[in-house]
Amino acid sequence: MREKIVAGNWKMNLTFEEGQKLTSEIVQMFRDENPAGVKLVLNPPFPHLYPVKKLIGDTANVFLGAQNCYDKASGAYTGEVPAAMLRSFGASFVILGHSERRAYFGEDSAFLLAKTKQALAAGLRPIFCCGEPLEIREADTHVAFVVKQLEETVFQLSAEEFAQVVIAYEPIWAIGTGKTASAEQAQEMHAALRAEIAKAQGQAAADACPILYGGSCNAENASSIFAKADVDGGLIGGASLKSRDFIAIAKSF
Ligand code: 3PY
Repeated sequence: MREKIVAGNWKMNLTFEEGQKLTSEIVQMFRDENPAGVKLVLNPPFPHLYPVKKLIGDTANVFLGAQNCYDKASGAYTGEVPAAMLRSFGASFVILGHSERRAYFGEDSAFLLAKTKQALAAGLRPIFCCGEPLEIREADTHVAFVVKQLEETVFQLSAEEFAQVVIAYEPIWAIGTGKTASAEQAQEMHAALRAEIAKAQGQAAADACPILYGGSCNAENASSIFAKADVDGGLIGGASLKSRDFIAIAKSF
C-alpha cells in the first residue's frame, strides 16, 4: 500500500492571524474526522512555519512543509533559507520544482537537483513538481517532456535518496486557471511516470513512490482523480486555504 498524501500549497497568501485560524481549523477537523490513512502536509510561506508547527503539535499524520529551500547549506546568501534550518524549525517536507518557481525565478534542472540533494541531506522529503505547458500538451509530447524533467533531476538520485521523494504532477495549463486535467489525463501521466521510475530506479521504487496530482484540484473533482490507480493524492493550491474544502479533499480517497 502506497502512502496517501494531501499537501496544501498556500503559495504567497495569508497574514499571521489568517494562517493561525486556518491551521487550527484544519488540525481540529482532521482530529475529529480522522480521514483514514491520509498524511496531510501544510506548506505555508516561511514566516508561518514555526507558528503553524506549534499548532500542529504532535497531531498524528499532519506534517509541516516549506515551499522552497536553497541549494547551499549556510552562509552569506541574503534572503535565502537552507533545508537544515527548515528541518530545525520542524519541517518534514519541501516543495521543489513548482512551475511558478521554474517560470518566475528561472529555476532549472541543475539548480533543482542541487536543492533536492540539500533537502535530502537535511532530512526533508522533497515534493518534487513536474508538468508541461499547454503547447506541449497540444503537441502531444507531454509525457516525454515531463519524463525529461525527472531524468534531469530525481532520477539522478541514489536509491536511498529516491525512496524519500514524493512526485507531484502539475500540468501548467491547470495551475491557477480553474482548468483541471481529467481523471483519465492524470492517470495516463501518472502511469507513464511510474513506468519510467521503474526503469530508472527499479520496480520496488516505482511501486512505493507517491505520485500526487496538482493543478486546480478541489473538493469537487478530487474523488474522481484520487480514484485512479496511480494517483496517490494531491498538491492543492487555492482549495488548501479553505479548511472545510481541504479536509473534504483529504477524505476523497
Ligand atoms: C495549484 O493547484 O494551483 C497548484 O499550483 C498547487 O501547487
